[in-house]
Amino acid sequence: MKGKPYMDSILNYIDGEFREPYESLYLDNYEPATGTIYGLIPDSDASDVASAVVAAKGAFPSWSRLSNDERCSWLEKIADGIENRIDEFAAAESRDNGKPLHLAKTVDIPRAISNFRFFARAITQWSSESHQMVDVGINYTLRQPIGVVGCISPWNLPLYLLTWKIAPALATGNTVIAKPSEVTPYTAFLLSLVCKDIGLPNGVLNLVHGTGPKVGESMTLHQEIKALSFTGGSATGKRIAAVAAPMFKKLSLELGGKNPNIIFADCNYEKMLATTVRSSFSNQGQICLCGSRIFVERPIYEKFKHDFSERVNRLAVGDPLEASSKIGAVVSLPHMQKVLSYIELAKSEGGRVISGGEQVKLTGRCENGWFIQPTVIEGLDYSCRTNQEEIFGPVVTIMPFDIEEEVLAYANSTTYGLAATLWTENLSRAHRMAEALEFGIVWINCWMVRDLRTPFGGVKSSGVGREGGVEVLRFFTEAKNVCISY
Ligand code: TXE
Repeated sequence: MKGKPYMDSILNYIDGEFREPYESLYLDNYEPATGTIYGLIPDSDASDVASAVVAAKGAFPSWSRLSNDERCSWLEKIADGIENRIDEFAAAESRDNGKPLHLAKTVDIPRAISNFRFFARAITQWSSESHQMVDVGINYTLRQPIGVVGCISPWNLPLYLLTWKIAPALATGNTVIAKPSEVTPYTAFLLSLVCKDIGLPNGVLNLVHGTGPKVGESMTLHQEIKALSFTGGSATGKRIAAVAAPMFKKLSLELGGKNPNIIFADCNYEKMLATTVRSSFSNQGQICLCGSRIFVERPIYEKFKHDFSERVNRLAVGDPLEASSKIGAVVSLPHMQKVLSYIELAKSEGGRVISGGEQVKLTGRCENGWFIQPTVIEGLDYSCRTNQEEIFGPVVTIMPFDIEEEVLAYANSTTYGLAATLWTENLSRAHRMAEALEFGIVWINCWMVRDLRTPFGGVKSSGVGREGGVEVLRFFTEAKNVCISY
């Protein structure tokens, strides 16, 4: 669609300039809470990616030669810039994604700020190794930036996940081409305004907006983009890996999940119950870390079912701008239809809806928005499609179990392996289960507790590689071994 003036249309940020897409084509940008178009985003293509690569290549020599302290101060300036505009960023994130404003303001944007601050400081402590061979010589490891790298992010935690890639990539001296999801691009655009305001050197960070097949795939295919950090669906990860493999491109893939939440009868019940409501429905269940399969030890199953569904029924589904809203809009009309179709599938597989299950029709400004009740379903087999496939919405299943071996088999039965949650006060069982669960992350008596120093990522079809901590700094650098003989 040719560009037409909307109040909130956005542009690409390439070589420090705000640019129209090469073909002057635009995509509609929707507000999930109202179901209306509120702006346009560039429908960029390979030509826009190519000009971003030229800019990033041009900026690389000087950016990579800055000291770690100098890059640290640039990242701190970006963090300050976001912090100074936190209300604007939070409002934009909520409008773009449909999540409650208070969630954007207390989680998404603060975590984006801390991403920049964490890696700004981490890089000043960045060290590498040396190994002495007595009477022979010494080996030292040079960790050098890769060059121009690509960062591609999804729509569920838009700025949080994009900055989780951009920050370490820049900290280690790379220059970046970033592509946010075309579904939720606005906070990435605000980030480019901050970079412009602080005078970040041109070409260090470039934001190219558009679709996966046109922009994302062009980034994967571009020879000069030496590494790609991707977060998104497992199917997309497969496509990227297939395209990138013959190019020997360095890849980090953070993909989907179908996470178990295992609750033993000896758990701290009240803490478990409150946390399980959050881990089931935060961000409308659109967090790859949400626990969508809840397994409850039989002695407390009926009590849990009653108490949990009572709390779920009290979760207010409403306008994301209302402080009382706990459940906002799901991110798009197609996604709402996908989630509702899974509720119908669950019923066809023998499931009983014990809470929710319906689309919510609000009144007022949100009357055409995309809202779904938080939904709890029981009575399904662990191996049915509803319990094996990622729904990525406000839908959880619950089922009882009797012994550890049984629930381990249920939990490990999917092709995914991202994050498991476990509730028990039995220390030996906690360690035993943590070892046996086939997941990249295991939370015990908590959920979504994140220490950025730790590796983050999944196994099986939840991904390859790790975000966070030293691991991601290593991803964005090449390790060269230099050996000098005495
Ligand atoms: O993913 P998509 P979505 C997963 C989550 C769910 C999905 C939701 O479980 O499955 O992501 O995000 C771009 N080449 N995680 O629907 O469609 C696309 O434009 C290159 C897991 O957005 O895969 C967007 O910018 N790029 C995660 C991005 O990829 C392509 C946390 C993601 O789009 C492309 C969050 C292509 N061929 C969500 N096709 C975790 N594990 O941490 C699309 N894109």
